[in-house]
Amino acid sequence: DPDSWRARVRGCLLAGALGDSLGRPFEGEWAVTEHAVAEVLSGAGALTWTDDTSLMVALAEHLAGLPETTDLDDEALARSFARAWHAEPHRGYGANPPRIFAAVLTGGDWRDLARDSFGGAGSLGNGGAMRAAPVGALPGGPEHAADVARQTAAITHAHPDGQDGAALIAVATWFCLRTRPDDLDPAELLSTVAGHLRSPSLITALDAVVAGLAEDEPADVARRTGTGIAAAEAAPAALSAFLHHPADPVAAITFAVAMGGDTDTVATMSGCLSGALVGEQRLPDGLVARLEAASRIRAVADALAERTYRP
Ligand code: R7I
Ligand code: MG
Ligand code: MG
Ligand code: MG
Repeated sequence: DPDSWRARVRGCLLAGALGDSLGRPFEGEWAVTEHAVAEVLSGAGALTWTDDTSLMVALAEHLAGLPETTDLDDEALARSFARAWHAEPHRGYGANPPRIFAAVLTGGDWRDLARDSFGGAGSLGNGGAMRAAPVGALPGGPEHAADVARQTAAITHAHPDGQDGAALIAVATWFCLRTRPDDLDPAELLSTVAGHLRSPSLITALDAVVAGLAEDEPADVARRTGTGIAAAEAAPAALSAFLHHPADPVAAITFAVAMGGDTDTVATMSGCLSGALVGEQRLPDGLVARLEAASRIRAVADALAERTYRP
């Protein structure tokens, strides 16, 4: 029903932002303990997010504002991303996207810039994946979610890995939004995701996710998947952390951060998946009360939920 759909879309965006904020203090650290994350959790300070949430919210807003007949306007989305960056350039962006966003604001063509990045390889960073979860709310099947996600990533990430990381997160979110927590079958989720990937490194990385399911310690899971800035590491890492605590967003986020590496980004994506599965009501009120701009995120989620609900 519309209420539970809205609760799940809210859960997805709010838990993503919580993951970003809780991972932010540890980004780039390789030996993070669950104890260190617990200290941030039990603190009282404001939970401040980064570029991951800025662009995820911009994407959600974009999707929510489109007419029923279209699921993406990439020129308009490029301008929305660029404006979000320009308004708050100090959110911790990766090296390359600001170059593209600055050009977009002066009439440049993001296609040329994205394609020519990194010596013509295009970025394989996780910046497309980190913002992709809202695509999972779109009506239609997982193939459609994967295609739209690749297009949303392409604005900054021309490399197939950068785009497929976004497809992985969008398809996994699509699945979680439509699955009852008690019915979650990790093998079914993994095969649904695998069926919509194209890039060999992302497909191979799903084997590491499966191997990581047998490990208990975040550091051991991290050794399987990697947790670096490459989409082929961070997106599978997020899926792993989520699968260790699917129905408990705070535990999934804590596990993701304790994996080390690109902690804000991996935890954003783990949070999105778990929040999509269980909904906003499973997020501790005290934590959401500390989250920067929680009411704005909730309002964007509501608009996206209204635009995407199908009885
Ligand atoms: O992917 P992107 O938006 O960065 C996202 C990260 C997240 O951790 C956010 O939290 C934020 O901190 O930034 O930005 P890009 O600049 O496209 O990619 C990130 C980095 O990946 C680049 O700065 C490079 O160091 C690396 N990278 C590559 N290195 C070599 N060859 C990306 N593509 C390549 C490549 O083709
Ligand atoms: Mg960030
Ligand atoms: Mg950073
Ligand atoms: Mg990051």
